[in-house]
Amino acid sequence: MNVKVEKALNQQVHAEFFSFYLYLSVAAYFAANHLDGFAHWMRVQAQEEFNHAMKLFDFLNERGGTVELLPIDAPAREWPGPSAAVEAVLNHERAISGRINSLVDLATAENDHATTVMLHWYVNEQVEEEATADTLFHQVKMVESSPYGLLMIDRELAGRPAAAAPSPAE
Ligand code: OFO
Repeated sequence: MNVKVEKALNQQVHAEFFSFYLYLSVAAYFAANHLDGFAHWMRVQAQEEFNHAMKLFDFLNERGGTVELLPIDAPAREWPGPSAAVEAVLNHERAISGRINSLVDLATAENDHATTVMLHWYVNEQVEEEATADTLFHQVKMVESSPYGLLMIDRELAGRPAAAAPSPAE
């Protein structure tokens, strides 16, 4: 497998595992603040991030690349309030989109068509993830001064279904 692409995909595996850690940390923050619906939603998203990492892990193996797992930094643990915690994941999703776009640029420049096509899944996924985080951030911001509003959102977020189990790269 192309060495530059292999290295960049391993860095993305690392970024996805950091996403997993960040959402888990936000889940812990909400659980500690008795917003269990928010905590549940973030925990389900953490599972999705684990799946994103594993999809790249499987692709690297499938293409004859070497998986190199890198150390994961500790994420933040505290935020000034619910909207700040959601804003942290929104900003993170925006940064991830930038990384995915750079990966597509690299794979295209290296004529690695298989990787380019595989990455289209991530391009689409980021459109959805940014939009979801953006909506949640604005809704939380709207009601933040009202405990009733926050509890309404909390109840809604509690209904998020579990993430599907990781599947090999499609
Ligand atoms: Fe949230 O999409 Fe992966 O990182």
